[in-house]
Amino acid sequence: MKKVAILGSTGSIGTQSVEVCEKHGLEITALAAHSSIELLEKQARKFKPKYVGIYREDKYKELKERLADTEIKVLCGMEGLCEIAAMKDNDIVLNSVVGMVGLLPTLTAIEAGKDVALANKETLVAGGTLVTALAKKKGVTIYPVDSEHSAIFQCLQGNKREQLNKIILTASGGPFYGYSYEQLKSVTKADALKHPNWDMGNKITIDSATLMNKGLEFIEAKWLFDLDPDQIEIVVHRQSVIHSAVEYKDFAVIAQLGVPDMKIPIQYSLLYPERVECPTKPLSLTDYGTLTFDKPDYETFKCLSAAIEAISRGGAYPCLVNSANEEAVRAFLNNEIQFIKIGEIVSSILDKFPKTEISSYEEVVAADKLAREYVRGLIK
Ligand code: MN3
Repeated sequence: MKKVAILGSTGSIGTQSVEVCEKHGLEITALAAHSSIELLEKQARKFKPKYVGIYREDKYKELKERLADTEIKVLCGMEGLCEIAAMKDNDIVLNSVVGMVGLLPTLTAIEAGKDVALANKETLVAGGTLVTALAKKKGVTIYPVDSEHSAIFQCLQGNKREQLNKIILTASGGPFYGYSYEQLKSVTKADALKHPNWDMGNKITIDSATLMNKGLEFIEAKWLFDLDPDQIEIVVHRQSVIHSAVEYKDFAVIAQLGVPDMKIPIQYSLLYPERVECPTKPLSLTDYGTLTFDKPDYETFKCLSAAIEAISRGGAYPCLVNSANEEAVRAFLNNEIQFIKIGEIVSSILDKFPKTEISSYEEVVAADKLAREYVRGLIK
């Protein structure tokens, strides 16, 4: 049985990953969270990992005190996350940290020769070149946890990669599907935090409402499956039953279907290539009756077109749009800007900076800083 370290264990993907490990008897060697010490303590007492990590350094002392009666070693900050990612006790690191923060732990895990179950899409968006090159060099596998990428990964099994034409990345369309630009101007935070099919954390729920999530997934797919941008077609599929599909040279299209429950892709990433019972519902196609497909509205949902433009231009642009989005979403959740502003801000950064290349982690950090300062300047 594989030994698993879970980064971001108190979030939506993290808690479901813990559940999957428990169900299948996978040993959890380490757990790390951003700031939710109460839940982290609970998880630590239940699963008794060797290490727990807390990203927010101001929470370290309290967590250490709470776990003082245990053998568990408490680590903190980015350093703590990276120490956990590289621990020799792990076979695989499940990274479900939110945002760019996940990049260094991913790189550290790969450098240490660990396989990575990747739920942190920003890792590949901001540092795709670095992550894929290092994974190749170290001979490690990145198992996608994102439902669409897991679907594509599953559709690629048993077929020849070079016989692939393209992938079809499905999108739910989010809560504002069919809205005009005018209508988007008056949506509220509560509206944006309601997703029709998936129950997720706040950042990704807003990203789903702006369609930035699909833009990030477009970039993620490019890196995971070594595709050109024109080999990726986005199709709006409201029911989230077909999680994505691939088309081969003979125009045969293979899709992966299932109920919208992240435990299926999480389990596949941790137990690959095994398929065993999952703690979810089976899919009943007749309950759905109709599946629909539509083209996305690239003009209204500016984040989506900006992300595609960014990866088509290459260099630091994907990192810039990602960091601009992280800052804009943070500002929106803090009631500092309106929903419609997120798309305007993210697309405006494309024309703000000339193209630079990314060849080191430091260059990613520099681009990230540039983007965040730019967005903060706009909001003030
Ligand atoms: Mn997804």
